[in-house]
Amino acid sequence: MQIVYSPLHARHDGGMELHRGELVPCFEMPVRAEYILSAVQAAGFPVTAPRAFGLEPILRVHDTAFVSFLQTAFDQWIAAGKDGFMLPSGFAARSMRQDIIPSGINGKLGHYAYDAGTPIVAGTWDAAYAGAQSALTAAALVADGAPAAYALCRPPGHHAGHATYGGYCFLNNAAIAAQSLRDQGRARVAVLDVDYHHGNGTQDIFWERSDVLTVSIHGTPDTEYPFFQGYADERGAGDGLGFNHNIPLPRGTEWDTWRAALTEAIKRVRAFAPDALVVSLGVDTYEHDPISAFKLKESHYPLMGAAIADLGLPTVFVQEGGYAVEEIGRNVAGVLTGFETQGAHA
Ligand code: OKP
Ligand code: ZN
Repeated sequence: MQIVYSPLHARHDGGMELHRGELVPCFEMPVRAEYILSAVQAAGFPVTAPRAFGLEPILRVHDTAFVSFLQTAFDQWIAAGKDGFMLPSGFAARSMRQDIIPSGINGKLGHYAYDAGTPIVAGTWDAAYAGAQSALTAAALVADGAPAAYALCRPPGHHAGHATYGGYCFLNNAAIAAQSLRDQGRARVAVLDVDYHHGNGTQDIFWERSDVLTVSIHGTPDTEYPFFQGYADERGAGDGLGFNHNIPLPRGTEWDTWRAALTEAIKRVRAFAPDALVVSLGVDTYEHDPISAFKLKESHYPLMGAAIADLGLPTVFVQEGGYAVEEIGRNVAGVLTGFETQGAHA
């Protein structure tokens, strides 16, 4: 399968994030993508640059004012005499006004953001936009008949909602890819999110839709980020009722339990009978991930890829999390290799 990669990801280098009450260097750093790129190249996967699809397919899943905010927020920060990285310090929480978007930059940040761990810098838009184009390119390759493609997106995307950002995510690359498959005639698309964290942005975007199934396996929000979403009773609404499935698991979950959850998730995907699959591929389920608490080992990632290949669906992989930087490349390459090996025998 082709690897879609743009070096523009490196323009997003967030600096510091507020993590458990302390300002610490960002876990989501540019070198992550470089480790992944070397590992997939070493594994023999061909690398290609993203094609240009423009803004329109991004606006199919994101709010227009939200997208202009992402494009212009840093200029407004500079105009306010600031520099470096932007973090919000006040939020539109329960009982406060959601219907007003403040004109001042600090209020704007607090309106669109839902955490203080997702800095915006001068190059954030360029990187997020390039990642979205990579996801769109991978979706186009699959729509044109490739059995699978992988978008090496950075920053990640699955926490970005229709008009919200957080969890290191700005544009929801997986949702953008899923929508573009819909727009290229695939009637039913499933999104399977195997990142350690709940894919709350993807859930938000497709919440009321029955044409895109969303299934996420993740650390329970009772103790894990994003804390306020990701429970099993969140099943969608309106037309989308029954088309969202969450499988929360406790801290310390090991492979056998995780694999059983994957079996359950795959059963849900099969029952939906989709025409294509998008995988939100986070490898922060790894035992040595610094911000996560599952116990998957390196040897489990090829098994994960093989299990996903068993679905026999045209598949777009989109990179999400994974913060044990030296190991993420191996683990990502493990999933893709396991997928191709299994696919070859299917
Ligand atoms: C992104 B992905 C809150 C920040 C807490 C956020 C973790 C985001 C993970 N101050 N950390 O799903 O890998
Ligand atoms: Zn994650």
